[in-house]
Amino acid sequence: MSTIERVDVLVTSPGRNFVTLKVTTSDGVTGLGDATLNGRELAVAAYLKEHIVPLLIGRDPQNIEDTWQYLYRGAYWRRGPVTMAAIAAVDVALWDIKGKVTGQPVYQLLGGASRTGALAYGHASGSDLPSLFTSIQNHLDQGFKAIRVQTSVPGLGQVYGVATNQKPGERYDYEPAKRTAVPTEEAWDSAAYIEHIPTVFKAVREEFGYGLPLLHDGHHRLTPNEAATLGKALEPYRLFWLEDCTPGENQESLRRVRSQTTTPLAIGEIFNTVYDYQTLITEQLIDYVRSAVTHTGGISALKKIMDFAAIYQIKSGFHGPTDISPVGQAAALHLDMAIHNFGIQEYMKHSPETLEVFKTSYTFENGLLHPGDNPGLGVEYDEELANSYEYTPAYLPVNRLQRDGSMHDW
Ligand code: CS2
Ligand code: MG
Repeated sequence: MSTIERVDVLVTSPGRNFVTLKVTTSDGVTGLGDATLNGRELAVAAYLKEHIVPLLIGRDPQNIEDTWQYLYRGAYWRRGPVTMAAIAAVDVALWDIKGKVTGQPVYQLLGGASRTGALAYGHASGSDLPSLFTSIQNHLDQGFKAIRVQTSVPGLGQVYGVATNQKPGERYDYEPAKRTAVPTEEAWDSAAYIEHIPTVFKAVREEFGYGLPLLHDGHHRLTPNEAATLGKALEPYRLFWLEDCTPGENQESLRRVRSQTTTPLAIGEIFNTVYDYQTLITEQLIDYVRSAVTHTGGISALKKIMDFAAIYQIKSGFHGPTDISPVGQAAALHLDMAIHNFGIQEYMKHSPETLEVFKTSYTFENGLLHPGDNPGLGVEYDEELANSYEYTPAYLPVNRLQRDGSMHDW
């Protein structure tokens, strides 16, 4: 019987920090898992190195479910972003190994293909309407069939989601984590934002029509009542979804938003277990599950969440920013291919230097992503090159109210 013989926790920083788990079996088969938690990478690396790796040596790599339960229930201290990212990395690495041993791409092991590809959405942004329109056209030219729209807000400085470089033809840089000793600070004003956003979507619809699926990310910044106000004001512009309209940890607060607007709602990128969704799903307070495989306990756990969500006609909209590594992105794509209740997949293209470290086999054609048919996940990791990129502390910004400096949600 093959056993888990070696487990490496690999930290690299090709432009941004990534944590990757590499599991090697006694037969020499390796599997990769993503353990990247933006701004808290070393916490997950330490959790893996100190408390998970010693427990994996000698285990049967075939037993994915038992290993998941062993790491979840055996820790005693359950849930949380660090714990669930660590468990996710192990889960994904074992699925990668199972695919390689069976000669199957992971999606075939999850039930096979339910679609020809996963509809992707890209991130367009602009500090004003002309630059926003250029960014939208840039993403249409790249083949995107669905686009997220974020803009600056008059009277405020840098806000979430607006690319720092606006040169057409260049890759837009949306990396929010800054390599600074302490987080950078942004200023916010919800009233100015609520006033501005409907005017942006009115202009975008007038310019690009109603056939283009448009998404928007509120990034946790509104109260439930403010979120209801914005959702209602956006109804004429028929968004594909309004994301993170209000902090989702108080799941019941979405009852207020849901009762006031038909704008579709997406929540969950900062959630890490099914319990974070329980009320949102059973009361159909959301339309899309936003989790990433990397932050939610892996392929095994997120598939269970999606099977639960399917009962309530809720679809997937998995998180796919550049702080999910190509390993995590590939894992999401295999799940996207197999589940019935797929909705859409976020796709922020990684930098060329990242894609030199992580050799991927997923493709993006005609607006659809496909994980490829290589055995396992279809991602290889260049350790020598990865080791040449030293970890550098980087933090996500914090957000304060412009009027009085109170801490707010970023
Ligand atoms: C964003 C994320 O893609 C999104 O929807 O909310 O990019 C988020 O800002 C980053 O993952 C934070 O690291
Ligand atoms: Mg988001």
